[in-house]
Amino acid sequence: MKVDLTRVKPYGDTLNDGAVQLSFTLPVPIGEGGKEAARQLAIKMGLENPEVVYMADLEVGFTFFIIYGNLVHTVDYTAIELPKIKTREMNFYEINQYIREKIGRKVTVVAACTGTDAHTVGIDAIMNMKGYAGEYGLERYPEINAYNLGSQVPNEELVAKAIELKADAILVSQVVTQKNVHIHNLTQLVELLEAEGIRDKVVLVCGGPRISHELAVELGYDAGFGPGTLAPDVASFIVQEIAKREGKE
Ligand code: B12
Repeated sequence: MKVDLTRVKPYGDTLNDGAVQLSFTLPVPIGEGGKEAARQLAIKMGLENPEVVYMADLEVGFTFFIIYGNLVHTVDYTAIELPKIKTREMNFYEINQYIREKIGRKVTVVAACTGTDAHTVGIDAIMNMKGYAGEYGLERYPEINAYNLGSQVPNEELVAKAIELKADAILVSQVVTQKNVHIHNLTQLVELLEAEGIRDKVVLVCGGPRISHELAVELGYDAGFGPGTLAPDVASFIVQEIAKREGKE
């Protein structure tokens, strides 16, 4: 079976049937009128033969819908170009050795989940001594001084700590993205670092379930990491970036 990568679309039973499942909530009461509104919206989104297979009353005039349908649109997969993190992947041992040999001093990393965001699990996965998914966190790396400030940390506090510790790298986690709060928080941090005159002196990295490298670069970060990131992915980037900046590659 030959897949045409210039015209890719979802499939369910047979290739290119466009089969998708879609769910959303409408601010209308449950009933035939709401069902028809959901169907018409699905057509406007590009679904052929949309079928409302489930609806649930969320009360106070809101209804949740699940729709099956066949998407008419395709994308050209071969034309997609995304900025990529260009670093050699190293493991725990290789990273510590790289720091000893190339950088010649301990690397200081300060991390936090900022703003009102209380989700600690993501940044802990990267930082915690115990590690995550079989990989030690940065606190375990003998050549890294790792400081995890926790969650709900104001950007001002993070910047002050980074200055106090003379941080080589700052790691920021943003999990909540409602009303684009992550964009505001991440942008404010860059502005504060620029105002303090230290933006270029630190390797600035952000991460979270809805963070991509592309978004991070757009916001003025050196790198962005999304779902499934492990500590060595980030550490590899940080140490190679430091070595590059210090001309020690
Ligand atoms: C656990 C959880 C909570 C716990 C958090 C406990 C804690 N100590 O962290 C509690 C119950 C407190 C909570 C509260 C809320 N939550 Co909550 N929560 C979750 C849940 C179920 C899991 C998140 C998690 O732990 N993931 C596991 C970690 C390992 O994954 P991760 O965060 O993606 O991290 C990885 C990568 O993204 C990356 N990464 C993350 N950060 C960083 C940083 C750097 C520097 C790097 C390199 C990498 C990196 O590496 C990590 C490891 O691979 C998610 C739903 C879900 N299934 O994801 C909702 C979810 C994140 N929560 C959500 C919401 C809305 C809330 C509340 C606002 C709910 C409410 N109305 O009160 C509050 C917010 C409180 C606040 N002020 O922030 C929404 C967010 C929606 C959005 N996009 O904005 C989600 C998606 C649920 C949903 N579907 O609605 N939540």
